[in-house]
Amino acid sequence: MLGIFKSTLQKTTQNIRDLLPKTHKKIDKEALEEILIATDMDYDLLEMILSPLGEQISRNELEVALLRLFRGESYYDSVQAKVVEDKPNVCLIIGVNGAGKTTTIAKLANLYKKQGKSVILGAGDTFRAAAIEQLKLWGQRLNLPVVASQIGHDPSAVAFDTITSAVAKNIDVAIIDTAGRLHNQSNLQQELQKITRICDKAKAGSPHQKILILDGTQGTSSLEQAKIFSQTLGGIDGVIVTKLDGTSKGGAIFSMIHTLRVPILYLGVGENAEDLIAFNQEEYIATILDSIFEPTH
Ligand SMILES: Nc1nc2c(ncn2[C@@H]2O[C@H](COP(=O)(O)OP(=O)(O)OP(=O)(O)O)[C@@H](O)[C@H]2O)c(=O)[nH]1
Ligand SMILES: [Mg+2]
Repeated sequence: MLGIFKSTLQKTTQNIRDLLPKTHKKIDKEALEEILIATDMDYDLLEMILSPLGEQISRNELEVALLRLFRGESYYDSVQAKVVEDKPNVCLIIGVNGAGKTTTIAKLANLYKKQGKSVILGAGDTFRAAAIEQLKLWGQRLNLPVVASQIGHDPSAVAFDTITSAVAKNIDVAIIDTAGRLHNQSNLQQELQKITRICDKAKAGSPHQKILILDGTQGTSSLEQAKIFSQTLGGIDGVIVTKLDGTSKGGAIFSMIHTLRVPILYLGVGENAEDLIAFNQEEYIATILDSIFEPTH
């Protein structure tokens, strides 16, 4: 399992090794600051984590401080994934264009399928014809039903039809795509709000999971848009970070957790339906620490 995290974060750990060619028992606070900033960890967060620590920092001290960020001990609230018992479980996938929404939908659908669950997809990005075609193609490849309408049609209607179809056919999971860009920001916000209202009409309490897709190659710069999406939707339930395989900005995940206080559910690690791994905070932290510190055993 650690193997997958190691290969996913390879560019990030290589970046650390370029700055710090050999591993240490303890490391100077300043040097540590420099290498963590190079992984795109946010400066204010870094200050908060490092300020209670001494000038020489050990692996154990840093590990405890980073784990605390995820687990919510003392100065942080706990961040835990929501458990959904409803059927269908309705997932609304949101994020800016190009973040990897449609590809991640295919990956999630594939994962649910492997768990023996039935899945239906909704082509709620009616802004671009190619987006509808892309989702239909994934539906064909994965042998899954796709609810779609014409370009320019109301995406809320697609969401409604996807959910009612899932209810009628007793399907376990409905995953709905959305547009990442409209004519302007306020249009997009209004549209997303309308989609969530209509989901609730189709099935009370849905969408159960509003999942934000963030492009890992953008690092912390994706956080501003993330905050806007979160405000628009009255909160999000989870984040999936894509394209981490291609970036040295792996430290941005700490900043995402810190700023958004929502769980990182999965990491996208490639362009195929299988390229999705469950996020594991211990393994993630251990992989980063292994590139800084001497092994403890
Ligand atoms: N390397 C890598 N590429 C990815 C990953 N996820 C998505 N991509 C690629 O990123 C590009 C954009 O992905 P899409 O899924 O189309 O993104 P989108 O958010 O649906 O984009 P719009 O529909 O334009 O809003 C595609 O070329 C994907 O193959 C990932 O985890 N790793
Ligand atoms: Mg798309």
